[in-house]
Amino acid sequence: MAADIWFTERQTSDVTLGLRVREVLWQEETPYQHLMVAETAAYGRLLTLDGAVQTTERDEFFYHEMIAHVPLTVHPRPRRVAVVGGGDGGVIREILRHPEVGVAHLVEIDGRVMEAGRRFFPQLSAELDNPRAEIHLVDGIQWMREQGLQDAKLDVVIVDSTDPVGPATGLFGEVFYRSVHDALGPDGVLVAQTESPMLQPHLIQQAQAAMRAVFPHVYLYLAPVPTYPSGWWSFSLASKGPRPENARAVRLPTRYWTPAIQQAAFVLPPFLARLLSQAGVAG
Ligand code: AG3
Repeated sequence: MAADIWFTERQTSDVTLGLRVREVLWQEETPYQHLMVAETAAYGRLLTLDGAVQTTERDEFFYHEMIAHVPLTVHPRPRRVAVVGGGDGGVIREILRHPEVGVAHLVEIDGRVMEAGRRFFPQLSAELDNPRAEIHLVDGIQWMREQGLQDAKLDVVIVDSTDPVGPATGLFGEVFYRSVHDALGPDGVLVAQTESPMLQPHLIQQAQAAMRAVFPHVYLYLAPVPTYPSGWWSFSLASKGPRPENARAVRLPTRYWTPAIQQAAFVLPPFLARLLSQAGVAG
């Protein structure tokens, strides 16, 4: 009888997610975090960092399509894009489906995440060698600060970070959002993953308030991500001008995202709208 091995993410002190593992394919202690790749029975290959699910082969498309296509269609003409985090390559793959994008920077602090992507997740990392992708294995906070001093401004910044613990904490704060603001051109749009509305509502309030201190327009949108805590995820979008209601209805070969799903994703249930107004941020 095959041994019954389970991966368990302790999502909060009171909630776990369990996935049956057929085989652990790779584990290492990188300079920044513990990285594991496993073959799971239900979701195909799984990538975890410090015990937290980052992506699985079977449900990655919900997250990668929704974090990429929303800001890229809200911006009127995105040519220069940057991803902070996202070493697996999933966001870069989606960005490069937009023909008007000339360069997509990938700014990943941990080169080992990219190596794991290339080796174990060919469908995610497929575009990392695309000549329009520029890879920078450096600290995103510092990289973004330097971008603010450059003349060539970015159009869209996407923060595909881990949870706000350890090195990623700074990616959820006002100081970082200010350097994103300074690195963006006049129509600039920022999107960051902001965790689960069910399990981390305070984190959403904090991130939204920090964005609001820097950007004139801030929105929240939602999507399912089955293997993330509570299965329901939030993204915060901050803009210097462009508004989600005027997003371009482009056609893309996607599996979850469509222009109609995008419009619906900004419609907030009353309890979340209330949560945002309590934090002094409009819903
Ligand atoms: N980045 C967001 C992962 C957050 C998941 N949190 C958790 N499981 N506790 C994903 C990177 C994919 N490119």
